[in-house]
Amino acid sequence: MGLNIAQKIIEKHLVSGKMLAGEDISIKIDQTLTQDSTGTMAYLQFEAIGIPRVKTEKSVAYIDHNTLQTGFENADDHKYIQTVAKKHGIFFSRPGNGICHQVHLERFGIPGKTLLGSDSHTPTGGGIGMLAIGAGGLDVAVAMGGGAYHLTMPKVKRVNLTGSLKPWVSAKDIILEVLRLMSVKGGVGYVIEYAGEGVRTLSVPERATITNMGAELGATTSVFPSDEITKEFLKAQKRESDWTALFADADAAYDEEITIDLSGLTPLVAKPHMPDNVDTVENTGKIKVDQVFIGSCTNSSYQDMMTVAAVLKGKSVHPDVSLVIGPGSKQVLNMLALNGALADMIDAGARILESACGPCIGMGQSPRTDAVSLRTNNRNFEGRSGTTSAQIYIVSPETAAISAIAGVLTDPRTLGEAPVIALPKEFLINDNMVDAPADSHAGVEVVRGPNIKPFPVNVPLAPDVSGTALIKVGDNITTDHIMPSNAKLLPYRSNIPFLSEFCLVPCDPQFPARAKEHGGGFIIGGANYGQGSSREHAALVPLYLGVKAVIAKSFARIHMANLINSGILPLTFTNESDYDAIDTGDALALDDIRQTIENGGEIILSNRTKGTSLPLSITLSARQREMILAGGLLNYTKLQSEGKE
Ligand code: MIC
Ligand code: SF4
Repeated sequence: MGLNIAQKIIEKHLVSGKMLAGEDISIKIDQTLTQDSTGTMAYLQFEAIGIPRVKTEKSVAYIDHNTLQTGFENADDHKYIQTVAKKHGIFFSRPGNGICHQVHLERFGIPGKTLLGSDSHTPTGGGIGMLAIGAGGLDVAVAMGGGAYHLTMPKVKRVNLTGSLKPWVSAKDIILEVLRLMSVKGGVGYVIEYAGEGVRTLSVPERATITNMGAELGATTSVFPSDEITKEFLKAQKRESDWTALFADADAAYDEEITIDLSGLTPLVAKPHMPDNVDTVENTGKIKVDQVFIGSCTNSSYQDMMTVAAVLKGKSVHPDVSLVIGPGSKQVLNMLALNGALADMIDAGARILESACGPCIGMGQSPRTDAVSLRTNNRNFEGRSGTTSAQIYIVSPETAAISAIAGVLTDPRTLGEAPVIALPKEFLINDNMVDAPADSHAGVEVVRGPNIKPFPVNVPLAPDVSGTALIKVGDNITTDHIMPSNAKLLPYRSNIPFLSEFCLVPCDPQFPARAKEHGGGFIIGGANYGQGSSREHAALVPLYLGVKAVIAKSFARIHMANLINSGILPLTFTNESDYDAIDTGDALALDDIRQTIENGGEIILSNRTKGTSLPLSITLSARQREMILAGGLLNYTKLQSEGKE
């Protein structure tokens, strides 16, 4: 039996375990990336591990999230990351050079290699044929130190693309269709592998839009083949020597398969407040629009921006609309500036932002109260824009640009002939905003600002665990709920005590105070708890507040790993209906939990308030069990290294 692409890359990188879906495996990581909002923590953890130089083929630290300097905090974090990178062998992409995923695709991604990134949209690299996985900062720190990355061997779902897109329909509409078909939980445990004749009709940036937003499916990652189109892209980036061909074997097996006829797709929209709440633009109707944001790691490539410029050329943005555009990288912005497309955007009335995440993560441009905002980014979770009452619709760059002119949500097919933008034969190459590391770590001073506070480390699991049910939340709670991010909070990513005041506040403003009053306790969650961002702050902050366990119907992959890395028990209801048997404020106990985790056996939760007992489950690999017993990955790593001495 032949292998699919995911299996081929995993086989080449396998360190331990068997390539059978559901088994615990570990793989060698060739490249890592961090961004600043998760990076500060990742490098503090890397320093705590104590390895002088990274052992990867290439590690890059990007500054793209916290680029608003409203105080000293962000600038201090940037200096810390710049100096720690220089010391330990990491390339440093300076603020202004662009969004990590866009720049990595352009300048560093290599087909067939593994990439681990402390950002959930790391799968963007799948567009160039990498196995690119998002993870918590601590996992990335371990990988930088040469440690393997542990994961559950995924199943592989083949998405067979047939036909080709009609004018005005674009890659964003393809991934919105996949989300419509599969939902935000549908990818959990899977790699999504794209195949079929339709693949050949898509450029690398278009493929990257699709793999990027595969994160919203909950998938481990998404991947495209590496073919002649990949080669052309790398050639245009003057990196042809990085190309290798990568295809699934003709007789490769897949766990599941779906087919999408590209020629049958029409412009789509994800309505508030979930990326899988998908409908056609046509059905959704001509909603009045207040703001349009075109950018983010999903849709900020040269091709996207040129398409937008062509739509805007010679027109004016509707007077009731604020149009903001953030080109994805310095390369893109510079090329637009040189060829006049930037002038077309400015002339039409667009507000140009620096190449960074910006509005996507609520770093500025929060819409007005109750506003309708059309955005080309990947997440429309409630409040993520910085305005809780805003209604965020996710659309393609084409739909966004045309709607900005019309002032209402508009199907781009009504505009006449669509612009056809080919990829340039040569991109503008100038890596002068990427700093190479020092040759040796000796003598490089790491600069730490006063905002950098120590991070919490757990203690070994106690024999019995008890506490109060501090909060009970519903399904699909995101890490944006657990640890919100916006212009006010992002500067404090290296200050866990400060962030703890905002934990789960979108669900219940009293949560932090209640957690403190009770000295910690339990969180009760619904299905897919912790979807979205990879931020491990969504585990570190509850840890700081004394949370011992999260009991949910099910968990999202990265968040569950982050909970285990922090030594917090991720427990699931054996019978989902038992979710109804716990209320906020109930006194809960897990007697003999340490022994049960050590030896196996049924976990029983006593609800002392109600006088009931509920069976719970936990899915842990052997290594994760040791981590939970030790009180998290750092303690576990220390125990391991003591054992070796
Ligand atoms: C996001 O899109 O939510 C972020 C901000 O990029 C996060 C990382 C973070 O919270 O810092 C992600 O996707 O992992
Ligand atoms: Fe940045 Fe938004 Fe992409 Fe996250 S999703 S990396 S915040 S642009």
